[in-house]
Amino acid sequence: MTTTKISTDLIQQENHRRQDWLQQDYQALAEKLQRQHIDITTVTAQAQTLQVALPSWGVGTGGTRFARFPGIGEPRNIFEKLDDCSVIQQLGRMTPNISLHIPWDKPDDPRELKQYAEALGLGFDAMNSNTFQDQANQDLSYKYGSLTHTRAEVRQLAIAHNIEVIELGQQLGSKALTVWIGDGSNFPGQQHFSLAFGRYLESARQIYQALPSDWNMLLEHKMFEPAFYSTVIQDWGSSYLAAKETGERCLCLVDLGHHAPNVNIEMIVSRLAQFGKLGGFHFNDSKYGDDDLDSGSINPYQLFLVFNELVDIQGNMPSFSPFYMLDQSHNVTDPIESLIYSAAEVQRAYIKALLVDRTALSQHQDNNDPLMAQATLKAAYNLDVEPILQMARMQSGGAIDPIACYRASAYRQQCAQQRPTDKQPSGSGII
Ligand code: RM4
Ligand code: MN
Ligand code: MN
Repeated sequence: MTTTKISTDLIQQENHRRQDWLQQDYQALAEKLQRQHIDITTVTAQAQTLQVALPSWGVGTGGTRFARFPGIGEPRNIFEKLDDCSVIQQLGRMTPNISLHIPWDKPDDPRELKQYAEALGLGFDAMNSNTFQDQANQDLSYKYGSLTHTRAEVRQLAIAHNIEVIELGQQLGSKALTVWIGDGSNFPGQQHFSLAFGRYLESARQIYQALPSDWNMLLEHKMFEPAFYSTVIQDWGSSYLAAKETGERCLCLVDLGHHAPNVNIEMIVSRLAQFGKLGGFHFNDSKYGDDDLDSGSINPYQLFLVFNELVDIQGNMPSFSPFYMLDQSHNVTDPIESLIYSAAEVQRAYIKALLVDRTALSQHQDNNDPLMAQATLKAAYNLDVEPILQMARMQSGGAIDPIACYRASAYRQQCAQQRPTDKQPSGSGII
């Protein structure tokens, strides 16, 4: 029996109020799609298979380097974070797995954590290592790099940390390690580019040697920050080279926020997949840099175009199943609401991509008809697929309107009582 934080009666009541309208909307959309020979129940079933992992750190309020403004009833430890994640899953039904950041959410007893998660119906997705900041009581510093540091003993410390994260993940049932490092330089001349990259390759190889045979190692590139002049794994090209050098099960992870503005991310997706190196995604949205805004809040069309590629790839390679995670910082919203909403935005992009008429698209491409090619994509993108999302959620036991249901549950207000807020002004920083 799964422990539930939101009353199932409440979800039923809330759904009951909305069910008739949903049936009408769903029926109308079904008829519309039927004209294109698309069966809505098939699409709904496909939508139900999409899962995206929750970042353990995402359920706390985030901040910037200037300040963090905590919300009420914030989770104070990994167990409370899992409680919040279970609410997101219970209402949204797309997020049964959690991605842990170590040591931010390092459990004292992994077995206890696993059991706690299982009781809530949750499991664990990719593990994230952290060598972009020094840990408490750490003798050596990552100030000048971790896996690429000039000194071997610092690199060894970072390698050992990654191996420890793998071992922890094994106990939790995870199947992947995501490695993102902040290594790079702030001044021209500060770092020898090829030597630093060479050191990265050597360190990555050592971590890979400790990788269980059914695991993937995911390399995440990011253009800048915290290094502002050069970053060792700054782009998909460097990531691809590193993954290829490291080993077959070492793949590239694309974080949507980690590119220069206007970069054609969907084409990066296609390139990496074509050469068998696309392993995962961190979803978020951005206006300026790595803003970590909510998925689909700024550029939902880009999210759709990314899924358009993913559906195309999946069509040619049914076994293709990358690791999906939301990687967002919720600075001004209730993180639970943002994560429910964002997961649905990812699902919406996926559903729309499923509705693209691929036969017509490929004909327009062959006939060099750019207008009709883009119109074919737009025809799917412009459809209102909300009834499919709602039906998928309801049929999976979730809420037709998960935000309204969450608010009606007063979960956050209960948390505010059970988790008193620290009245100290909080420091800045990511969470
Ligand atoms: C980085 C990167 C990593 C995330 C950290 C917190 O920019 O996106 O995936 O773990 O932020
Ligand atoms: Mn990320
Ligand atoms: Mn990021």
